[in-house]
Amino acid sequence: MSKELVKRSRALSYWLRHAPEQGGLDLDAAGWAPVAGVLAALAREGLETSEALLKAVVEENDKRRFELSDDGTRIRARQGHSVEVEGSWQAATPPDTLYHGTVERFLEPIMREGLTKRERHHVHLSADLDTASKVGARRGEAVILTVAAGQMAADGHAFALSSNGVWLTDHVPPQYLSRSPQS
Ligand code: HQG
Repeated sequence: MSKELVKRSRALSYWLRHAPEQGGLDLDAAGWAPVAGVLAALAREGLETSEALLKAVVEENDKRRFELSDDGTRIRARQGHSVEVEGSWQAATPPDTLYHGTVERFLEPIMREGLTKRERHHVHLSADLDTASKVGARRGEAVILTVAAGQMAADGHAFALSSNGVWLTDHVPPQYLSRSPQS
């Protein structure tokens, strides 16, 4: 492997096996991360990488450490994880109300199409206003949305609780959302 490939391979091993949060990545239960997120993480490290170069990192890797999904949108380490990739979250029944912190500029699309996963594997919700407020404040002045999670669950939407207390679901349709008076 060339030096350029080795550098990228080392960064990928670290994020995909050991510390996804260090690369701003969220691995799913089978260890997959979005390619777009990985390319962004590499760029943040000063390792600008095209999709073609990433493919070379995967294909020319001396130990075939990584694999790309068939559609090329996800990447994972084949083995060697220290993070729990299986079962780091569990199905759970949510409280009646959960919260999502966001910013004003996203409200129009959110109220039209609901909360969507974007680059992540789930929509992230929190059980308390304070956390939602901090999550929203990463992008500007926080706007907090109240999610009728109990009603969603009653209507058949699945929820999971991560080992670090984040509530996860696939999509929150707009009818379950309202702007919290606290924001
Ligand atoms: C918004 C951090 C337009 C959504 C935090 C959010 C959290 C839409 C952004 C965790 C939309 C996605 C997650 C729609 C959602 N149209 N915008 N239809 N639906 N959005 O970062 O919830 O550091 O993927 O409101 O602590 O902000 O990663 O999600 O503003 O727990 O461990 O699109 O990230 O944790 O942003 O944050 P994100 P999030 P970690």
